[in-house]
Amino acid sequence: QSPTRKKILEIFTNKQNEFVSGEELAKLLGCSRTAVWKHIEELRKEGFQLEALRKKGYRIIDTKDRVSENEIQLGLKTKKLGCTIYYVESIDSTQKLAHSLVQDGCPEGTIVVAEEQLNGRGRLARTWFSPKYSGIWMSVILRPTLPPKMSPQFTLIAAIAVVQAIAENTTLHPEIKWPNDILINGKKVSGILTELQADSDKVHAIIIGIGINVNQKQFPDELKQIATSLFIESGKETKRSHLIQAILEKIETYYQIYMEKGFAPLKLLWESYAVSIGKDIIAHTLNGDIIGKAIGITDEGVLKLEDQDEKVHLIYSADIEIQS
Ligand code: BTX
Repeated sequence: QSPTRKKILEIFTNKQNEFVSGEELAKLLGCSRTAVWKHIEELRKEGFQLEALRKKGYRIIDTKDRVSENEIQLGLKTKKLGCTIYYVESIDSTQKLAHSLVQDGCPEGTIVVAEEQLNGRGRLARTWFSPKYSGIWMSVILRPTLPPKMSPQFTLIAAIAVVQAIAENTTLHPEIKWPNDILINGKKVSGILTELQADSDKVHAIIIGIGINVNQKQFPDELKQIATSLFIESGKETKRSHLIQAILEKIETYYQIYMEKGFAPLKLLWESYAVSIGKDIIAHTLNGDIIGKAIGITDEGVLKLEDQDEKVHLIYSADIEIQS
């Protein structure tokens, strides 16, 4: 994105619904009126609806619900996250593109967003249903200097950000099911997949994949019982780009806290949104099932499960079934 273009969007954001004259725009941008007009035409082509009135100038009246680079950057208040955006209409998986961008040396804070994924992925090679124009299918690339064993905590940080962003943009109050599901009324509205590129002792990049069902009106039969969307739960459409902005802003804030103070200050916040804590659960792990009460998470974000002999098991990875 050119600096001029970014500046134009900033000017319109600051003016909110007011008109900005061509002359003023030219002055603020330090370019000719013809150049201003060309930028305006390009924004129009991308779907921005710009009203132009003689003597008054231009204003953005509305934007189509797309999650393009411009839509996300218009009004985004982050320092790093989302400064570089790869936006695609259709892709196999945003995670896959993010992995190749990491190998090409992309900067921290780069994000990949798609309108649709044809082969969206969940954990353990499961698929993630990602239909066009209705959800958020996004990968966020971070490059912390950390040992790889800390990476699961990023799932928890992202979950806090998603829950808060949904609560701010809707009337809903989602809950977190450890480790990576966000639920509303017991159904999955969002899933997070954290992957990494690392040596044995050092992370090169953490790629946080976030899927959110936003405006879907229905689900295929195989997902009906377990999945929901913000629209189904609230009866209202939510603007996806605003939700993305809120998520990026919150991840940035919590990421900074995490790098300065570790996970401990975020633990209480995470637990306050967690649905499984204090409940009897079955943890389906790769080494079999463990039954007990979820009593909390450690400062590292590992689930603590107390069995009936009061033995505490540390669960690093599992699917959780809540019994009561
Ligand atoms: P998970 O393994 O915890 O959940 C996957 C399971 O969730 C599936 O097996 C299916 O039962 C159910 N499921 C599939 N699609 C949906 C859906 N849209 N809503 C609710 N439930 C569903 C969760 O994995 C992690 C998902 C991360 C998705 C993001 S999207 C952006 C990024 N790119 C990518 O390919 N994956 C991530």
